[in-house]
Amino acid sequence: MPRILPGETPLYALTDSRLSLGRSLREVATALLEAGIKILQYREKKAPMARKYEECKLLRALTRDYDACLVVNDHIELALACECDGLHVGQDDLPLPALRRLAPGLMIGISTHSPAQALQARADGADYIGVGPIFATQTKEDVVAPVGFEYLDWVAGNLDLPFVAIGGIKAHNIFEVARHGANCCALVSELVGAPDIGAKVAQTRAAMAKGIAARNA
Ligand code: TZP
Ligand code: MG
Repeated sequence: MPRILPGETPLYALTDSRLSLGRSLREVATALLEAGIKILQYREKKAPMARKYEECKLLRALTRDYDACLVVNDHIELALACECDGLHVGQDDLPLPALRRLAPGLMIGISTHSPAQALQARADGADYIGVGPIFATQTKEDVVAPVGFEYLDWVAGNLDLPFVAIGGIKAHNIFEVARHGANCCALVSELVGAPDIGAKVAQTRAAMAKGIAARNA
């Protein structure tokens, strides 16, 4: 099973059926994987656990076919039951050392919003961190205020840990996010909500590459 970290691939896609223009999870995930997405996170906040289990199994089969990494949001039991590669948690979930004891083989990422949280995640042995929300977003309920580029700049300059920038990232602003140090960006609405997912992934990937090149120039 591939364990692909943010930074080893530039784009990280998350599912959200409410934003998928009525298309099935299979259709949306297949389009993302066909377009070359290598980290896919299953994130369906409102679904009952039985539906999450069936959907996660479906994504496990699809991601295997495409040699892509499958991460589950929030639920360690779902990640284990569906033989996923990773788990992504927030600041209010079980602490990392406890998760690690329960699932030593999982890649574990945690959302962070400040240098203190990033340093704690590193000390706790996170495999990667989420950095955001960079911009305002409607996709996540109870989301904290945007951290802007200041926190991103700090992570890029001070932390030796893979990270993924998230929150309000779109094809039109991903250049700046990359220029500020992100080697991987996570997107929800911009990708699953695109009428042509393949074209949107290609456009986003190209803008990301330009931002990285501009940073390194
Ligand atoms: N965590 C921080 S912001 C966010 C999550 C899951 C949602 C990002 O969604 P979008 O549509 O890419 O702004
Ligand atoms: Mg969570």
